Amino acid sequence: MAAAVYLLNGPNLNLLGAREPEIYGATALADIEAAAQKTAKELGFALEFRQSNHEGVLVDWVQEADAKAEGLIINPGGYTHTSVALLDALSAASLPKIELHLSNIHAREAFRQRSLTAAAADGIIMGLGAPGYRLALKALKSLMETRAA
Ligand code: CA2
Repeated sequence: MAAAVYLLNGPNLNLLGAREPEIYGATALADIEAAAQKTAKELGFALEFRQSNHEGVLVDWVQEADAKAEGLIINPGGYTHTSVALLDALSAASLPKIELHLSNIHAREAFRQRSLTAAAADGIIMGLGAPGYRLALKALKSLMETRAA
């Protein structure tokens, strides 16, 4: 049976492709999801791909992922830099977790260079644009295999 995996996207990622392509690329989130679903199928994952602009909804989904899934990838968007609630939810979740960013947050404004949520991640992928989503799924597969061994 396919392993359930959640890929959560935080605030404003629904705007991808339409604005600021010089920072985040020209690929829309729907296209990123289509590519991610294709990769997930190849890897034997049943992928739950979601986006919300609301912190509490993301917290609920992290808890849901921990109850129902075998792995989690999250691009927390702007909440990366502010959300203790999301950090707490991720810390409480025992499943393998990867934090993902389109941009290299360390090469950006000072306020983006600190990730509150990263402390709860097993690994971080950043700065590789939309292809980073595919790489994150592959990395999650490897993480899940290592945990299972
Ligand atoms: O690089 C990333 O993936 C980020 O998580 C993206 C967030 C940003 O707040 C983080 O610092 C880094 C922003 C999400 C997308 O925001 C857009 C805003 C306007 C147009 C398109 C996207």
